[in-house]
Amino acid sequence: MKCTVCRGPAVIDLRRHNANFCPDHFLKFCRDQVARAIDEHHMIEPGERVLVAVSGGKDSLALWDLLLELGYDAEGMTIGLGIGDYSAASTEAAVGFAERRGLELRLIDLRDDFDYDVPTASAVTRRVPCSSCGLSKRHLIDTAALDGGYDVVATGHNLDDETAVLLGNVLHWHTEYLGRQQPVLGERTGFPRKVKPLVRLAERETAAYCVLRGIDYIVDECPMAEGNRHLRYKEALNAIEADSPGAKQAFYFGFLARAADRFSPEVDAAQQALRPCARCGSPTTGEVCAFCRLVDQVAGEDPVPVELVRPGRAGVLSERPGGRESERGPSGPLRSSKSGKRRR
Ligand code: Q46
Ligand code: ZN
Ligand code: ZN
Repeated sequence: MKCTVCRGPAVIDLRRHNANFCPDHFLKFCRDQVARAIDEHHMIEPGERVLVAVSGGKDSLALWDLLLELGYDAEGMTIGLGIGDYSAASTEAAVGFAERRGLELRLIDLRDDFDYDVPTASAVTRRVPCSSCGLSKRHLIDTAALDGGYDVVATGHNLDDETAVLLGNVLHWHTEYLGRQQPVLGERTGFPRKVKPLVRLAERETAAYCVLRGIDYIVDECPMAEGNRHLRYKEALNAIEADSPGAKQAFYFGFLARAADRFSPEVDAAQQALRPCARCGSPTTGEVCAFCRLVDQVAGEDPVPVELVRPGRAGVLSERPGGRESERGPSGPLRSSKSGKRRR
Protein backbone atom coordinates (compact mmCIF):
# COMPACT_ATOMS: atom_id res chain seq x y z
CA MET A 1 0.00 0.00 0.00
CA LYS A 2 1.53 3.30 -1.11
CA CYS A 3 0.89 6.86 -0.03
CA THR A 4 -1.34 8.59 -2.54
CA VAL A 5 0.76 11.76 -2.25
CA CYS A 6 4.43 10.66 -2.12
CA ARG A 7 4.25 6.94 -3.06
CA GLY A 8 6.12 6.05 0.14
CA PRO A 9 4.84 3.23 2.39
CA ALA A 10 1.30 4.01 3.57
CA VAL A 11 0.09 3.30 7.11
CA ILE A 12 -3.61 4.01 6.68
CA ASP A 13 -6.21 3.70 3.97
CA LEU A 14 -9.17 6.07 3.84
CA ARG A 15 -11.76 4.47 1.61
CA ARG A 16 -14.16 7.40 1.65
CA HIS A 17 -11.40 9.58 0.21
CA ASN A 18 -10.07 6.79 -2.00
CA ALA A 19 -6.63 7.53 -0.57
CA ASN A 20 -3.77 6.00 1.41
CA PHE A 21 -1.30 8.00 3.45
CA CYS A 22 2.18 7.69 4.94
CA PRO A 23 2.51 9.08 8.49
CA ASP A 24 3.53 12.59 7.44
CA HIS A 25 0.84 12.95 4.83
CA PHE A 26 -1.80 11.49 7.12
CA LEU A 27 -0.97 14.05 9.80
CA LYS A 28 -1.11 16.75 7.16
CA PHE A 29 -4.47 15.38 6.00
CA CYS A 30 -5.82 15.69 9.56
CA ARG A 31 -4.56 19.25 9.93
CA ASP A 32 -6.02 20.16 6.55
CA GLN A 33 -9.42 18.67 7.40
CA VAL A 34 -9.59 20.57 10.67
CA ALA A 35 -8.42 23.80 9.06
CA ARG A 36 -11.06 23.35 6.36
CA ALA A 37 -13.84 22.71 8.90
CA ILE A 38 -12.83 25.79 10.91
CA ASP A 39 -12.67 27.91 7.79
CA GLU A 40 -15.84 26.72 6.06
CA HIS A 41 -17.98 27.02 9.17
CA HIS A 42 -16.32 30.18 10.55
CA MET A 43 -15.54 28.44 13.83
CA ILE A 44 -12.56 30.35 15.18
CA GLU A 45 -11.07 33.68 14.16
CA PRO A 46 -7.31 34.30 14.39
CA GLY A 47 -6.32 35.51 17.84
CA GLU A 48 -9.39 34.16 19.62
CA ARG A 49 -8.96 32.22 22.87
CA VAL A 50 -10.23 28.66 22.70
CA LEU A 51 -11.27 26.46 25.62
CA VAL A 52 -11.04 22.78 24.64
CA ALA A 53 -13.33 20.38 26.49
CA VAL A 54 -10.89 17.55 27.25
CA SER A 55 -12.06 14.12 28.34
CA GLY A 56 -8.71 12.34 28.03
CA GLY A 57 -9.99 10.29 25.07
CA LYS A 58 -8.54 10.27 21.59
CA ASP A 59 -10.86 12.89 20.10
CA SER A 60 -10.42 15.66 22.62
CA LEU A 61 -6.66 15.19 22.90
CA ALA A 62 -6.27 15.02 19.12
CA LEU A 63 -8.37 18.17 18.89
CA TRP A 64 -6.26 20.05 21.40
CA ASP A 65 -3.07 18.96 19.65
CA LEU A 66 -4.42 19.86 16.21
CA LEU A 67 -5.57 23.32 17.31
CA LEU A 68 -2.13 24.01 18.75
CA GLU A 69 -0.49 22.69 15.57
CA LEU A 70 -2.65 25.08 13.57
CA GLY A 71 -1.47 27.96 15.74
CA TYR A 72 -4.57 28.57 17.86
CA ASP A 73 -4.44 29.80 21.43
CA ALA A 74 -6.07 26.74 23.00
CA GLU A 75 -6.32 25.83 26.67
CA GLY A 76 -8.03 22.75 28.11
CA MET A 77 -10.65 21.97 30.68
CA THR A 78 -11.45 18.58 32.13
CA ILE A 79 -14.13 17.52 34.60
CA GLY A 80 -13.71 14.68 37.08
CA LEU A 81 -17.02 12.85 36.83
CA GLY A 82 -16.42 10.31 39.58
CA ILE A 83 -17.10 7.31 37.34
CA GLY A 84 -14.69 4.97 39.12
CA ASP A 85 -11.47 3.88 37.38
CA TYR A 86 -12.67 5.34 34.10
CA SER A 87 -12.74 8.89 35.43
CA ALA A 88 -9.44 8.50 37.25
CA ALA A 89 -7.71 7.28 34.09
CA SER A 90 -9.40 9.98 31.96
CA THR A 91 -8.21 12.77 34.20
CA GLU A 92 -4.74 11.24 34.33
CA ALA A 93 -4.54 11.18 30.53
CA ALA A 94 -5.68 14.81 30.26
CA VAL A 95 -3.30 15.99 32.98
CA GLY A 96 -0.43 13.98 31.49
CA PHE A 97 -0.97 15.51 28.05
CA ALA A 98 -1.05 19.04 29.48
CA GLU A 99 1.97 18.53 31.71
CA ARG A 100 4.15 17.01 29.00
CA ARG A 101 3.47 20.01 26.78
CA GLY A 102 3.39 22.67 29.49
CA LEU A 103 -0.23 23.57 28.67
CA GLU A 104 -2.89 25.23 30.77
CA LEU A 105 -5.56 22.74 31.91
CA ARG A 106 -8.52 23.77 34.07
CA LEU A 107 -9.66 21.00 36.36
CA ILE A 108 -13.03 20.64 38.05
CA ASP A 109 -14.01 17.62 40.10
CA LEU A 110 -17.69 17.04 40.75
CA ARG A 111 -17.08 15.30 44.08
CA ASP A 112 -14.48 17.76 45.37
CA ASP A 113 -16.12 20.91 44.08
CA PHE A 114 -19.85 20.15 44.24
CA ASP A 115 -20.09 17.16 46.59
CA TYR A 116 -21.61 14.70 44.13
CA ASP A 117 -20.54 12.44 41.29
CA VAL A 118 -22.26 11.00 38.24
CA PRO A 119 -23.13 7.55 39.66
CA THR A 120 -24.61 9.11 42.80
CA ALA A 121 -26.57 11.67 40.80
CA SER A 122 -27.90 8.87 38.62
CA ALA A 123 -29.03 6.82 41.59
CA VAL A 124 -30.63 9.74 43.42
CA THR A 125 -32.43 11.18 40.39
CA ARG A 126 -33.28 7.70 39.10
CA ARG A 127 -32.20 8.69 35.61
CA VAL A 128 -29.54 7.26 33.32
CA PRO A 129 -26.03 8.48 34.26
CA CYS A 130 -25.60 10.38 31.00
CA SER A 131 -28.48 12.67 31.96
CA SER A 132 -26.80 14.31 34.96
CA CYS A 133 -23.36 13.87 33.38
CA GLY A 134 -24.25 15.76 30.21
CA LEU A 135 -26.07 18.46 32.14
CA SER A 136 -23.11 18.94 34.49
CA LYS A 137 -20.54 19.05 31.70
CA ARG A 138 -22.49 21.53 29.60
CA HIS A 139 -23.12 23.86 32.51
CA LEU A 140 -19.56 23.78 33.89
CA ILE A 141 -17.87 24.23 30.53
CA ASP A 142 -20.17 27.07 29.53
CA THR A 143 -19.60 28.79 32.85
CA ALA A 144 -15.83 28.30 32.75
CA ALA A 145 -15.66 29.68 29.23
CA LEU A 146 -17.65 32.79 30.06
CA ASP A 147 -15.90 33.40 33.38
CA GLY A 148 -12.47 32.79 31.87
CA GLY A 149 -13.01 35.20 28.99
CA TYR A 150 -12.65 32.55 26.28
CA ASP A 151 -14.11 33.36 22.88
CA VAL A 152 -15.11 29.84 21.97
CA VAL A 153 -15.49 26.32 23.35
CA ALA A 154 -14.19 23.48 21.15
CA THR A 155 -15.41 19.91 21.59
CA GLY A 156 -14.06 16.69 20.09
CA HIS A 157 -17.21 15.51 18.30
CA ASN A 158 -16.09 13.68 15.18
CA LEU A 159 -17.86 12.60 12.00
CA ASP A 160 -18.97 9.29 13.55
CA ASP A 161 -20.44 11.08 16.56
CA GLU A 162 -22.31 13.59 14.45
CA THR A 163 -23.74 11.05 12.03
CA ALA A 164 -24.88 8.82 14.91
CA VAL A 165 -26.56 11.78 16.60
CA LEU A 166 -28.13 12.80 13.30
CA LEU A 167 -29.46 9.31 12.67
CA GLY A 168 -30.98 9.19 16.16
CA ASN A 169 -32.57 12.60 15.80
CA VAL A 170 -33.98 11.78 12.37
CA LEU A 171 -35.30 8.38 13.43
CA HIS A 172 -37.23 10.00 16.25
CA TRP A 173 -37.79 13.35 14.51
CA HIS A 174 -36.39 15.32 17.39
CA THR A 175 -36.69 18.54 15.45
CA GLU A 176 -35.53 20.70 18.34
CA TYR A 177 -32.23 18.76 18.41
CA LEU A 178 -31.94 18.82 14.63
CA GLY A 179 -32.12 22.60 14.85
CA ARG A 180 -29.10 22.59 17.11
CA GLN A 181 -27.07 20.02 15.23
CA GLN A 182 -24.57 22.33 13.62
CA PRO A 183 -20.77 22.27 13.74
CA VAL A 184 -21.04 25.79 15.17
CA LEU A 185 -23.50 27.01 17.76
CA GLY A 186 -23.24 30.77 17.82
CA GLU A 187 -22.77 32.75 20.99
CA ARG A 188 -26.05 33.60 22.67
CA THR A 189 -26.81 35.45 25.85
CA GLY A 190 -25.24 33.40 28.62
CA PHE A 191 -23.80 30.78 26.26
CA PRO A 192 -20.37 30.82 24.62
CA ARG A 193 -19.90 29.93 20.95
CA LYS A 194 -19.35 26.18 20.58
CA VAL A 195 -17.53 24.54 17.72
CA LYS A 196 -16.74 21.00 16.55
CA PRO A 197 -13.57 21.22 14.47
CA LEU A 198 -13.28 17.41 14.07
CA VAL A 199 -16.47 16.95 12.04
CA ARG A 200 -14.47 16.11 8.93
CA LEU A 201 -12.49 13.32 10.67
CA ALA A 202 -13.76 9.83 11.52
CA GLU A 203 -12.94 8.34 14.90
CA ARG A 204 -10.62 5.78 13.32
CA GLU A 205 -8.66 8.78 12.04
CA THR A 206 -8.46 10.60 15.38
CA ALA A 207 -7.24 7.35 16.95
CA ALA A 208 -4.60 6.94 14.26
CA TYR A 209 -3.64 10.60 14.67
CA CYS A 210 -3.02 10.06 18.40
CA VAL A 211 -0.96 6.94 17.79
CA LEU A 212 1.20 8.67 15.20
CA ARG A 213 1.63 11.75 17.38
CA GLY A 214 2.51 9.68 20.45
CA ILE A 215 -0.51 10.96 22.39
CA ASP A 216 -1.31 8.82 25.42
CA TYR A 217 -5.11 8.67 25.62
CA ILE A 218 -7.66 6.61 27.49
CA VAL A 219 -8.85 3.85 25.21
CA ASP A 220 -11.79 2.54 27.19
CA GLU A 221 -15.28 3.78 26.70
CA CYS A 222 -17.16 5.15 29.64
CA PRO A 223 -18.75 2.13 31.37
CA MET A 224 -22.03 4.06 31.42
CA ALA A 225 -22.15 4.10 27.62
CA GLU A 226 -22.60 0.34 27.40
CA GLY A 227 -25.49 -0.57 25.17
CA ASN A 228 -26.72 2.98 24.68
CA ARG A 229 -28.54 3.94 21.51
CA HIS A 230 -25.72 6.19 20.35
CA LEU A 231 -23.38 3.20 20.08
CA ARG A 232 -26.02 1.11 18.33
CA TYR A 233 -26.50 3.85 15.73
CA LYS A 234 -22.74 3.94 15.22
CA GLU A 235 -22.71 0.21 14.57
CA ALA A 236 -25.54 0.52 12.07
CA LEU A 237 -23.76 3.36 10.27
CA ASN A 238 -20.49 1.43 10.25
CA ALA A 239 -22.26 -1.42 8.45
CA ILE A 240 -23.58 1.03 5.83
CA GLU A 241 -20.20 2.73 5.49
CA ALA A 242 -18.46 -0.63 4.96
CA ASP A 243 -20.66 -1.24 1.90
CA SER A 244 -20.73 2.35 0.78
CA PRO A 245 -17.61 4.35 1.72
CA GLY A 246 -18.46 8.01 2.13
CA ALA A 247 -22.07 7.38 3.17
CA LYS A 248 -21.62 8.98 6.59
CA GLN A 249 -19.99 12.05 5.16
CA ALA A 250 -22.73 12.39 2.53
CA PHE A 251 -25.43 11.94 5.18
CA TYR A 252 -24.03 14.53 7.57
CA PHE A 253 -22.81 17.18 5.14
CA GLY A 254 -25.90 16.71 2.99
CA PHE A 255 -27.99 17.45 6.07
CA LEU A 256 -25.99 20.59 6.80
CA ALA A 257 -26.22 21.81 3.21
CA ARG A 258 -29.85 20.96 2.46
CA ALA A 259 -31.86 20.51 5.62
CA ALA A 260 -30.33 21.94 8.80
CA ASP A 261 -31.63 25.48 8.25
CA ARG A 262 -35.22 24.26 8.17
CA PHE A 263 -35.09 23.39 11.88
CA SER A 264 -33.50 26.57 13.21
CA PRO A 265 -36.60 28.62 14.14
CA GLU A 266 -37.35 26.36 17.09
CA VAL A 267 -33.94 27.17 18.54
CA ASP A 268 -34.71 30.89 18.31
CA ALA A 269 -38.06 30.40 20.00
CA ALA A 270 -36.47 28.48 22.86
CA GLN A 271 -33.79 31.13 23.22
CA GLN A 272 -36.35 33.92 23.59
CA ALA A 273 -37.91 32.19 26.58
CA LEU A 274 -34.65 32.09 28.59
CA ARG A 275 -33.92 34.17 31.69
CA PRO A 276 -31.08 34.16 34.27
CA CYS A 277 -31.07 31.46 36.95
CA ALA A 278 -31.91 33.00 40.31
CA ARG A 279 -28.92 31.20 41.88
CA CYS A 280 -26.08 31.19 39.37
CA GLY A 281 -27.21 33.53 36.60
CA SER A 282 -27.01 30.92 33.84
CA PRO A 283 -29.75 31.03 31.21
CA THR A 284 -32.75 28.91 32.04
CA THR A 285 -36.41 28.62 31.18
CA GLY A 286 -37.43 28.38 34.85
CA GLU A 287 -36.64 30.20 38.07
CA VAL A 288 -33.61 28.03 38.92
CA CYS A 289 -31.48 26.30 36.28
CA ALA A 290 -31.31 22.53 35.89
CA PHE A 291 -27.73 22.37 37.19
CA CYS A 292 -28.54 24.22 40.42
CA ARG A 293 -31.59 22.00 40.90
CA LEU A 294 -29.45 18.92 40.36
CA VAL A 295 -26.89 20.08 42.93
CA ASP A 296 -29.71 20.81 45.39
CA GLN A 297 -31.03 17.31 44.91
CA VAL A 298 -27.85 15.25 44.97
CA ALA A 299 -25.03 17.12 46.77
CA GLY A 300 -24.08 15.54 50.08
CA GLU A 301 -25.74 12.19 49.35
CA ASP A 302 -23.70 9.11 50.23
CA PRO A 303 -21.57 8.09 47.22
CA VAL A 304 -23.06 5.29 45.13
CA PRO A 305 -20.58 2.87 43.49
CA VAL A 306 -20.41 2.76 39.70
CA GLU A 307 -21.45 -0.90 39.64
CA LEU A 308 -24.87 -0.10 41.06
CA VAL A 309 -25.84 2.26 38.26
CA ARG A 310 -24.20 0.65 35.24
CA PRO A 311 -26.68 0.36 32.39
CA GLY A 312 -28.65 -2.86 32.50
CA ARG A 313 -28.04 -3.36 36.20
CA ALA A 314 -30.30 -1.07 38.10
CA GLY A 315 -33.44 -1.45 36.05
CA VAL A 316 -34.88 1.60 37.76
CA LEU A 317 -33.44 4.36 35.64
CA SER A 318 -35.49 6.23 33.11
CA GLU A 319 -34.12 7.51 29.84
CA ARG A 320 -35.51 10.82 28.71
CA PRO A 321 -36.59 10.84 25.07
CA GLY A 322 -33.77 12.10 22.94
CA GLY A 323 -31.53 12.86 25.87
CA ARG A 324 -28.69 10.61 24.82
CA GLU A 325 -28.55 11.58 21.22
CA SER A 326 -27.22 14.96 22.16
CA GLU A 327 -24.25 13.40 23.97
CA ARG A 328 -21.42 11.28 22.79
CA GLY A 329 -19.52 8.31 24.07
CA PRO A 330 -15.93 7.65 23.10
CA SER A 331 -15.15 4.53 21.12
CA GLY A 332 -12.71 3.52 18.45
CA PRO A 333 -10.90 0.83 16.57
CA LEU A 334 -8.07 0.67 19.07
CA ARG A 335 -10.16 0.23 22.16
CA SER A 336 -9.10 -2.21 24.85
CA SER A 337 -11.16 -4.30 27.19
CA LYS A 338 -8.99 -3.57 30.20
CA SER A 339 -10.32 -1.00 32.60
CA GLY A 340 -8.46 2.26 32.59
CA LYS A 341 -5.94 1.15 29.99
CA ARG A 342 -4.40 3.89 27.97
CA ARG A 343 -2.76 3.70 24.60
CA ARG A 344 0.60 5.22 23.91
S1 Q46 B 1 -19.03 10.28 30.15
FE1 Q46 B 1 -21.00 10.93 30.90
FE2 Q46 B 1 -20.45 10.18 28.40
FE3 Q46 B 1 -20.20 8.43 30.43
S2 Q46 B 1 -21.91 9.06 31.72
FE4 Q46 B 1 -22.63 9.21 29.61
S3 Q46 B 1 -22.27 11.33 29.09
S4 Q46 B 1 -21.17 8.03 28.47
S5 Q46 B 1 -19.52 11.30 26.77
ZN1 ZN C 1 3.27 10.39 1.80
ZN1 ZN D 1 -28.22 27.94 38.22
